Amino acid sequence: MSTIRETLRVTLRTQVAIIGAGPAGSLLSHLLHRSGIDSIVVERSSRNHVLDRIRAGVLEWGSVEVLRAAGLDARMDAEGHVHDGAALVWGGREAFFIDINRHVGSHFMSYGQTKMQEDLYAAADVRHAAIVFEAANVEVHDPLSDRPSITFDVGGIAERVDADYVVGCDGYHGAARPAIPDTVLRTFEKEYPFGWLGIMSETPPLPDLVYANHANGFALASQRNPMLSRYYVQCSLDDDLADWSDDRFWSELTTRLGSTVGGQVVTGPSIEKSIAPLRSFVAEPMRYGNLFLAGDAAHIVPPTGAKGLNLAISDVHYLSRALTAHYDGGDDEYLDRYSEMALRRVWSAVRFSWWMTTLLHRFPEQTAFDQRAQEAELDYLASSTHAQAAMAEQYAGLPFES
Ligand code: RFL
Ligand code: PHB
Repeated sequence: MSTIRETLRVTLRTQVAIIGAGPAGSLLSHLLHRSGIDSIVVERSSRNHVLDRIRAGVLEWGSVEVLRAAGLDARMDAEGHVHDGAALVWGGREAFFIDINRHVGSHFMSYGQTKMQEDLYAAADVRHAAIVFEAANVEVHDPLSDRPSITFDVGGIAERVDADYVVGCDGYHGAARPAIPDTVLRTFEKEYPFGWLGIMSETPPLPDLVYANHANGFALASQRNPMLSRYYVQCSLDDDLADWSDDRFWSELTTRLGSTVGGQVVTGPSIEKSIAPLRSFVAEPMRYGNLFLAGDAAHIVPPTGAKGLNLAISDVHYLSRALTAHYDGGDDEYLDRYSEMALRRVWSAVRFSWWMTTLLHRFPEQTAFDQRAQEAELDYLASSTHAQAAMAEQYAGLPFES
């Protein structure tokens, strides 16, 4: 049976087979194309489904520069909003601004992942990129050989892609990471006992991003454009969306942001509402033979530090540079160092995201002592330029290794 099925397979050949057409996979194929390297991207969902997912909103400056160098700057620079820093509120005080520009001479940009994904698909259309959507049953074969391949079914047809390399950009639940044997893969995981309830509303956002620590729980004011706001409140993992009317959301958000900041929030009907769990996860190594992992396929961070999308971009920056060096002149040093180099950056972002999450959220077993200890750390942050600089440096994102 399997022999007949094999003979019926349509077999394609490429240099790099990429699983997943989210930000990591579609940016990798874009960067490889610019280096003259051929790839085929295989995506489980439909194009519209990928474009409809509302996710990240903050780009580190290093990410902005990667996208600019890749020619993906036109709409991002026209519509993205550049920030010099972000604010924190706690304990009924006025908001405190962490001035990233002053401390580390850097900025970040509010630009929705949805828009970045649209830009990537528009660029893929222009170059007639090979992206196969709605591919089912993706499997990785022979990752240790010099002819790894992937198989999948699309529109009832069984297909196979033979490649020099396979890259898993297929997120936390993808097919690539399970192709690495348990004897090789080490995973590190932390689950947080709460989630984020996020809403989008067609109202003018606050000028700055504001992160709040409040006895009722964390809250965040963010934005997408001058008439689109993104807000989050910490919620219980058992909460149902039906429990959260818009009125309850706005009341909880404005309470947690405190009277001054909360009083500036313009409310309106929500146009999207969803609950996301928070998790830290790292898989090591990020390479197994000729199979590489990039983005959420290898690591997850809680969104508090705004690092997930930025790590996907930095992994892909390192990996595209490594593959370019390989195909240009047979230099494999970057390929050989990819996993350790990417993981250094990953662990630094994992630690920072865990720290911000721990500092700003209310944990179920939290006592009055713990609340005061959080507030004391926030007071220290407000009084120490060294502490602010350390936070600013990590929020802005560490430089890429050369
Ligand atoms: P993605 O975006 O999950 O894309 C993976 C793609 O692979 C496909 N796929 C498969 N394809 C073929 N076969 C299979 N077996 C497959 N399994 C999966 C999927 O359909 C999908 O299209 O991973 P990628 O590309 O690594 O990108 C990662 C980012 O999407 C993610 O880290 C960020 O969205 C995280 N994140 C944030 N990151 C930031 O840097 N800044 C932020 O402000 C920020 N805010 C957030 C966030 C994530 C959030 N949620 C919902 C988890 C806010 C939230 C609420
Ligand atoms: C967002 O705008 O969605 C956002 C911003 C900052 C974060 C997380 C999410 O830390």
